[in-house]
Amino acid sequence: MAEPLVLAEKLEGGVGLLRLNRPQVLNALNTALMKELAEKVREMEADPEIGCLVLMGNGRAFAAGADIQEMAEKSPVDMELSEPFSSWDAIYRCKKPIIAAVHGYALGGGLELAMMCDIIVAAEDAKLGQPEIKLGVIPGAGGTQRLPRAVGKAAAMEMVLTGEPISAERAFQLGLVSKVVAPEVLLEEALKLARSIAEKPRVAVRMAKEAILAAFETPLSEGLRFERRAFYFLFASEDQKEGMKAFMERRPPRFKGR
Ligand code: DAK
Repeated sequence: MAEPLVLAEKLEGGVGLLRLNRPQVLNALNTALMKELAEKVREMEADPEIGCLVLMGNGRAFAAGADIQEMAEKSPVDMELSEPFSSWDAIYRCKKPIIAAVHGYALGGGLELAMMCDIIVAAEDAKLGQPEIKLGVIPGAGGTQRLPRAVGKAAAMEMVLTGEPISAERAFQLGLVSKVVAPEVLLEEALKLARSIAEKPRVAVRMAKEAILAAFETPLSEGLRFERRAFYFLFASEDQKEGMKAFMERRPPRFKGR
């Protein structure tokens, strides 16, 4: 039987681990891999035991981009009709937080995939970039939209117009990644972060993610209104009652995710 293109594991502490698994081509993201990734993300999203997902690469990269071989001869009509990229939507639509643990190359669609996740933790050896310009195209999965929102216009322009990657340290200075760690502890650190999120009250985590993402889609006044409604809504959850009661009784809360 062929190796799965995405390895999925359910770990202790409510964490789902997904590993891109085409190491021989630096995890180039072909249609089959992205379809499998989307299916596994949806399964984990529906699994009540999982509170947070971690996505990482296998071998010497996170992902060196969409599969150039597969894409090179496509026509615009081929792409419009077969929608080879439609699976990508499942990643940013996932309602549970996803942490991208990035090592080695995260280029083109690889960086765009990481940016669709909610937090990026990078290994010191990570190289993050949008090299599409060198292929005669531009980023197509959010590189011209999510990248400037994360790092600002000047740095995004430089990265997209030159195609040159940046180091993990530079990505940290720019706010693209939240933490830089030694490559040998990347998984451990990402899992630690994921467990810390997974143990939090699930409904509040969901609302917090939705509210932060709304900040990128709405004017401030609308975002603030959304946040306030979400805040009020959480008073309907059992976990809000438990969280505040536990604080007053000076004991750890026992959250149920409801
Ligand atoms: N696609 C296919 N194969 C790739 C690949 C890629 N993106 N990147 C690497 N590989 C393959 C290489 O061809 C090689 O295979 P063999 O020759 O051994 O069979 C193997 O991986 C190892 O790569 P190298 O031999 O090149 O390794 P090096 O260490 O010398 O170089 C590198 C590593 C990452 C610098 C180099 O491989 C490289 O420049 N790779 C291409 C990076 C790139 O240009 N990425 C952007 C691709 S365009 C969209 C969604 C997504 C996208 C667009 C639209 N929509 C939702 C509409 C995304 C587009 C892209 O990502």
